[in-house]
Parts: sequence; C-alpha cells; structure tokens
Amino acid sequence: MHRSLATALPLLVCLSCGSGAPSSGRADAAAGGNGIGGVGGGATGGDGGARAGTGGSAGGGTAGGGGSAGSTSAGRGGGGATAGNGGNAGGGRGGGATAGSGGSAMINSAPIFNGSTGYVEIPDADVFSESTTGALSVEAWLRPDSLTMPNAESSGYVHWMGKGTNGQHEWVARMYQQGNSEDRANRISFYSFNLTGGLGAGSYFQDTVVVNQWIHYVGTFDDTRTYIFKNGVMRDSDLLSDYTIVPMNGTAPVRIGTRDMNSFFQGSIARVAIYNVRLTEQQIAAHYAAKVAGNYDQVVIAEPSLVAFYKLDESSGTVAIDAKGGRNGTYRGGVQLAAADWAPP
Ligand SMILES: [Ca+2]
Ligand SMILES: [Ca+2]
Repeated sequence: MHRSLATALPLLVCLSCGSGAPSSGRADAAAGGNGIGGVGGGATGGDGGARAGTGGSAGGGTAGGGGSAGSTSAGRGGGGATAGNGGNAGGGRGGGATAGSGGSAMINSAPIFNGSTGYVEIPDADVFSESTTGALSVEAWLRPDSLTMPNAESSGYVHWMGKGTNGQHEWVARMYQQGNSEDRANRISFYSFNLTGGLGAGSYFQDTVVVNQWIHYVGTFDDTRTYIFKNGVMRDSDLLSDYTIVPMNGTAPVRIGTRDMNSFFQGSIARVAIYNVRLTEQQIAAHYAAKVAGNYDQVVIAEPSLVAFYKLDESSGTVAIDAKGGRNGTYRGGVQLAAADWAPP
C-alpha cells in the first residue's frame, strides 16, 4: 500500500480504505496525512527497496555529454549570449554561444530550486492530460541537493513536479525525505489520481539517493497502469483499477519544483519532456543512452509523440521555453538559472 492525502476530508476516507488494499502504489493527492506504507505486491519491475543505489560519487569531472565542457563551471564565463524566441539570454553565463529557439546558451545548464519558494508554472493545456489521448509520459532529470528538504509535507515528502490542485488532481512526481514517518526515505514515485484526489495509483523505486547526483526519471500511464523508470530501466508498474482511477482533464497548471505549494524541491531539475503516448522501455533506454552519448536533445525532439519540452537551460529572464509546443512556462519564486550543470549520473 502506498497512500497519502489530499485534504483533511479525504484523509478519513483514505485511512479506512487503506488496510485492505492488496497492492502497492497508492497515494493520496492531497497534502494531508500519508498512510502507512509497505512494499506491496503487484509490482512488475522490482519493487521495494532491495536494490542498491547506483552508488558512486557524483563528484566533479563527470563530463556533460552534450558538448559543453564537463567540469562544473566551464562555459560560464563569457556572457554575451544571444537568445532566441523568448529566451532573453542577457549576458552573464552564456559563454558566447548563440541560442536557437531554446533561448539559452549553455548546453548543459540547469536551474537550482531553493526548496522553499522556487518553481516553474505552465498553464493548463489539453496536451498535459492523459485523457486527451489515453496515455501520457513525463520525463525529467532531477538532482536532489538534500535528503531532508526544508519544505516537505504530510509524512515527509516533497512534490517536485505535477499537475494537481484541490479538486483538479491528475498526476504527480514525489520524493520522500529522510526521517519521513512511513520509513520511505529515498523513495521516488509517480502517481495518477482522480480529479478529486484521495487515493491515487502509483509506482516507485526506493534506492539510495546520492545528493548532487542526477537521476533520469520517467513516469508514464495509460488508462490501465502506471509505470516508473529510473536511468532507462523500468522499475515498477501498478494497476489504476486497484484504486478505481479514471484519469480526467482538469484545470490545474503543470508545475516543476512543486505541485501546489505544499512542498518544494531543493536541487536541480532539467529537461522536462511530456509525450502523449506511453513511452516504451526501448525508447526510454534510448533517451538515457543519448544523454551519455551527448545527443539527448536531438533524440527527444525527434520523438513524434513529444508535446512539450522544457530544457530549463535559460540563463536569464523568467520564461521557461517550451522547445516543442510553444507553451512556455514562467520561473517564479527565485529560481537560480543556469546554476547547475546537467551531467549524466
Ligand atoms: Ca508498485
Ligand atoms: Ca485541462
């Protein structure tokens, strides 16, 4: 079981319904209290915390595959970047590159979210809802800078990306923090909800998380199941029917760095991509390999099912460019642009 809450009211409902649930993957949409967990069955892909983390040190010197230099600060000196469409590169960190429609200059730059106020907001659109086509995939790279982020909610987790507000819940990405009351430290998960919130269906992996190390994440679902992938490998899948989830098209914005201001992510998030299909394991493995090989952006842009692509590599301004669909987002709350280097794990 895997539950959490959305509001005080559903909390009561959820607490009672949790005990009989057979499988893992449930979570409440609301900010309310989280239920008791457990590793639950039903996993297709290696549930539970058994697997070791990727370990290793995130330490310097990992070369960014995408062409800009590997060491952390290379490329930031120049300034004078020219932004494309909406980008507003302004000087500073550009390194002299000329940006295209992505509006940024540093190929591997990524923003740092401060864990308390910073996020990106993208207005609601049909392409962000599973029900538009019957499938949706959400892909991102995340680099947690803490295992005890200061603004957690409920049992001790943060929502680091999602589309959900009160009564308008659709999907969310979550990371549990050290010391959470459900013994789920390091769990990273993805959930699908009914608009009303309450219990959602979801999938997760729970490995050692290394601070400052990048993780490739894909959460995907259709009308039948949720799936989660880490670093190109499927780790878990769960049935929507276990929790009677029927995905719908709500009105909430998509947010990166938070879902609905009840918790905030501390660290960096890069390359958020949304697709109107359920990406296959082969596609996701190919994306991960492309990052290592240095042609990630090209591979993502070439996917016919891509509907939005936020590289989050802007170096100034408040516009988070959508390099695919033109549905630009807005940086809010003091996001530090181009403050991190997006590097493969
Ligand atoms: Ca599961
Ligand atoms: Ca909508």
